[in-house]
Amino acid sequence: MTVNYDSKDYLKSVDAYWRAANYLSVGQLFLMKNPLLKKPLTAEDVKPKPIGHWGTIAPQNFIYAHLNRVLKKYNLDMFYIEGSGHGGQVMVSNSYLDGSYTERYPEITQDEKGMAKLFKRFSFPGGVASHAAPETPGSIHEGGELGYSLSHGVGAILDNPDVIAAVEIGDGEAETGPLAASWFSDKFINPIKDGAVLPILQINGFKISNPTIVSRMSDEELTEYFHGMGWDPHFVSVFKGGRFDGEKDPMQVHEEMAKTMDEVIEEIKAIQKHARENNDASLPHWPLIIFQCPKGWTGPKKDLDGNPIENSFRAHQIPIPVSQGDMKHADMLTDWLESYKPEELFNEDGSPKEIVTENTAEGDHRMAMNPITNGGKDPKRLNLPDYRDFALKFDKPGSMEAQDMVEWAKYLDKVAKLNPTTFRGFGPDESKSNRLFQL
Ligand SMILES: Cc1ncc(C[n+]2csc(CCOP(=O)(O)OP(=O)(O)O)c2C)c(N)n1
Repeated sequence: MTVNYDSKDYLKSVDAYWRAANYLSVGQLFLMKNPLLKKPLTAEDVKPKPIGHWGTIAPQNFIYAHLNRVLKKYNLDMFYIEGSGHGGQVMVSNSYLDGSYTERYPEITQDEKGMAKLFKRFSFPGGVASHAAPETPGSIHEGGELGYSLSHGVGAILDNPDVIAAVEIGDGEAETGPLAASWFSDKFINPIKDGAVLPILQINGFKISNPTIVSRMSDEELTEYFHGMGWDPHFVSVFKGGRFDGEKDPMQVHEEMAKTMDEVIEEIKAIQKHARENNDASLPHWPLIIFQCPKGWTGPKKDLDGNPIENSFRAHQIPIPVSQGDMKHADMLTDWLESYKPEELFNEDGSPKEIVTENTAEGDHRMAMNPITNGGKDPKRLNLPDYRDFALKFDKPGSMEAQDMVEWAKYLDKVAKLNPTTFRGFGPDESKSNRLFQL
């Protein structure tokens, strides 16, 4: 059966998938039992001390849902990197929905029992990390120390001409030195023999509690800034009027994101086609998505004192205090979880409904199972010369003059010759001034 990925019906499946990922992500923060809320929440159902992040989650799940759509529509070889903050539930929830999490961890079944275990183990003693930890399917980037998402994405696509790294970057993360500098990594991408990165800058306005610099820049300033660094920015906004003012209906944002995702993928393909057919390695302007959204999108709007949570710094970590010892906000948590309409997303036994799984891929095509994220595509050992052949031969100390770097360079020169396509050197400094060249 051919699927029309451009139809409104398909976007309903993208929306259902997104709501399911959000439901699972909130469940992982708070719950240990009763994952489908079949009975009213009691203190026994919730964690003694929920620890984790919320502010970044729903926008990232939205991005992931739309990447799944274009992955299927254009049959892409793509994987995901989550840069911003510490939203570990993103990788867990999305790999759980496409079945890869259960393949890796068979005890975490796609049913009510498995869902309860999935919720309990998140950020819990003896459980899994609150970051995109190495054991999470699809993860090559942990994200706890902000700043390296784009460099990791670029590193992974070098010499992999068919691969796209979709890299989500936080506006807080964008203020770190490493990330700010890594916008220039596009200068190292050869459109003929390397793959592509698709950066998606999530501007939710805040780092932990301070406003971010890029959220203070106008769209025109952002366009000029990124264009100067070799990118072609495409904007998608959740906001109706001015920036950070009034939210659009999510179905409208789905339409806008789907259209933008199509445009950027077609742009990447056109850049590569031109470069490869004309043997033209000149530097293009690669597409970049700028996604403007409220921090804590889809979460609780206000706390019990009327202070805003969504679209404020209060959304960053645990936005409402619900724990075994404090159930005052339990109704707010129930309303929040029920706002995703879990009955439309999960069957009675807890397995995801077809409307949700329609937006997942199969086998190694799934972003979480892309071999590049799980040990590499066709990994090969480096062919290394015997270091003993490079040893300096002398009888007594001081009888010979030599420099360590110069000698090591001879070894590296041999390694490069033996591994012309699988060995690359990267350095923050110049290689020649550090004596890394063959004399
Ligand atoms: C290098 C580094 N500096 C500071 C922090 C502390 N920190 C954790 S989350 C965060 C804010 C991240 O903001 P952003 O990237 O925009 O993520 P989001 O708002 O989506 O959570 C900061 C500063 C960190 N993890 N790493």
